[in-house]
Amino acid sequence: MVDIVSSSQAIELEEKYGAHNYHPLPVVLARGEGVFLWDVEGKRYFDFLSAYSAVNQGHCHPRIIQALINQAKELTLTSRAFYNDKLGVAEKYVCETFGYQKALFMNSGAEANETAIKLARKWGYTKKGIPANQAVIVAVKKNFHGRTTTIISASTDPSSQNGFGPFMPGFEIVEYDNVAALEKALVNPNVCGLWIEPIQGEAGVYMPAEGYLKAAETLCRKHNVLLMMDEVQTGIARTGKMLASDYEGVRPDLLILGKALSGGVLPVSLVLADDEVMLVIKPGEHGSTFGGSPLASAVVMEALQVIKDEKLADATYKLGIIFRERMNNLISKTHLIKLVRGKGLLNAIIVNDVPDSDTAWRLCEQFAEHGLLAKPTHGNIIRFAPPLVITEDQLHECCDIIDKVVLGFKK
Ligand code: IF1
Repeated sequence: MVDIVSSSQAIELEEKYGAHNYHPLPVVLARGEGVFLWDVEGKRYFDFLSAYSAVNQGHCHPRIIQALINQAKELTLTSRAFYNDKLGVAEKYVCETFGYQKALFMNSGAEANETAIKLARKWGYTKKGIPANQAVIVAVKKNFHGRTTTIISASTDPSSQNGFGPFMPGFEIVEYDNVAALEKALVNPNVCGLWIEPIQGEAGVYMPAEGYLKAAETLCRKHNVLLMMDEVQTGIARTGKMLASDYEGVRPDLLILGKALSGGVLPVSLVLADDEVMLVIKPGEHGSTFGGSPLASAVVMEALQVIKDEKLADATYKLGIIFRERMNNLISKTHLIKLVRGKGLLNAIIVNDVPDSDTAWRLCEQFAEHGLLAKPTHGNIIRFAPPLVITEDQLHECCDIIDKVVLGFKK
């Protein structure tokens, strides 16, 4: 096995042997702890991406790692052909945590969204009386729910979709953050689900107007449509509440979680629903080899307990206000940044340049040189999402780095 002794060596290996499905910043990470990452050469960085909000609890949280190790020594995987002594306990734990009757564990966020699609469709046929194969799921423009061919069938992002057809039928796309568009679309009796994110992460942390989520829930109830809420990125305290839906007191019919559900130590995702929806899928109609493994079950319970014990949602709420105050203070001193937006510690700055400029990318290269890791989403938007365990002093230290780079930036 090759020993990595330099960042360039690691990059060469990936270039030669790996698919080129990403364009990473030229940083090779070797160790993570809390808010910090270290590269192969030992340089330390603040992590301001958190593996796209999968390490909300911080890198290698000791309690989560210990839960992983303890369970890994006992039993990692049985498949669902048999019961195991951890899954039921974890199902009860997440149902009580989020207030639902049933849980279905999968692995990736995409798989949880696929599961929600199957549940909504089957519920549409068996409970709403939609004619066979006529079910429609309403999705919104600039959505991101994963990379499978069914999910990208509802995408409006050419880079997610081009070249991967033919596409799955049964999706209608409407404007996000437009209640009238919802009213019009949900009237169709063949609609079984409305599929949205409470904040659009990949679209650049786009927040809908206050009241949109509540209006969506109300219209779903009115038209007997399931509200399918993708909180894979916004959930698990990232926005300053356990769920972004909590800001408007919205209770999705299908709650879709992933990423930080495991604190980033292994892929675990989850769909929560009540019996009327969840029980439409019968034995043998859905599943996955690793879904609901004893290892995942043990890790999920510890990862969520850490969120609760460390009161990370409240801390995130307060730190988010401080962060946006610092960014608005910076914006008052420069024309390079147009605005900052976000909730809790899911924020983004919009760089004041043409969308296809490389300014955001070059800013991120300089952030990295100054010890802070962030990456642009689309074009001129830079997402800032540190682990929720960051302290107020560390947050100010990171804002000082952002100030220094932005104010010293040469176009
Ligand atoms: C990539 C970002 C993208 C998600 C929401 C489901 C999934 C994701 C709201 C799928 C995954 C990741 C995937 C990764 C980059 C990142 C991402 F928004 F977080 F930045 F792509 F939009 N729902 N988001 O955000 O979960 O199957 O990945 O476990 O694909 O490039 P997954």
